[in-house]
Amino acid sequence: MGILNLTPDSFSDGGRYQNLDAALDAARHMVEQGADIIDVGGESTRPGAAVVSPEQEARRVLPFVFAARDLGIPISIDTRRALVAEQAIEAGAVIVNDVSAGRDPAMFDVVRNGGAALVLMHMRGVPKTMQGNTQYEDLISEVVDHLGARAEAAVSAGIRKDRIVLDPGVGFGKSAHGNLELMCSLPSLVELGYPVLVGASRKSWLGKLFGQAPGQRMAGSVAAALYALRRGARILRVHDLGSTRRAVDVYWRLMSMESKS
Ligand code: HH2
Repeated sequence: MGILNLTPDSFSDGGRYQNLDAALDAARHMVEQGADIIDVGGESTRPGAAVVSPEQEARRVLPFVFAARDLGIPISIDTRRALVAEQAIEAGAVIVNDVSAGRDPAMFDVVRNGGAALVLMHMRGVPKTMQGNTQYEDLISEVVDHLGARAEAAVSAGIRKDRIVLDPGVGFGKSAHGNLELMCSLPSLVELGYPVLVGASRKSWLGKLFGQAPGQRMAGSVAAALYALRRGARILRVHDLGSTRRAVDVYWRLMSMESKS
């Protein structure tokens, strides 16, 4: 899953795409490099990010979603707002990536009515303040129990079980140590029976380990991606498409060789 942020303030690619053509070119490039999905967002959810109105968020992403129908791969809309999700589905998005796991009371209805797939991510609190308290009594149980309950709520609202993906929310209200713990414990989440998505790409805990700025975190991000696969993740949300895709291809080749030997 390639990341395309149409925001002025995203931590890694904010402000990069000044117009629709630039965004489409970037998306085409991601497809050439091996993306299977493009995840487009119009609101930064980095720690401390400012809130944008749903109308402003929709204005940022809808022209892209509509034009991206021609790319030939599924478009995912990264939003917490049912209004934005609804309009994006009408414009052609087939996945709703909701970092709040359906806190907007209308979200599940919108996803069900639009026949979209749904990513449910764990985040305690809201982006503006979530790094203020990263202490948990038991982080892994909290994440697994919360996502299990949100998935059940989505199914009760009429969303098909096979359309739901779970995401532990790496970097969302967790300490650097907590993120490492989450990555190691992915199998507990996989056990719930839904595909698992991991978004570790260029995040600050990778930088904290070795003191690197976002642009210098590619190697660490690729390592984290492969490790996530090894622990059962099936969708990787990444900035560095080409490098991650090549690493993943080699990884799967080796894994299939290993299983035959
Ligand atoms: N991370 C970000 C945004 N959306 N969605 C899922 N499912 N999982 C994630 O880990 C995730 C996400 C934050 O990263 P990014 O989009 O690169 O930055 P920003 O929020 O600043 O736009």
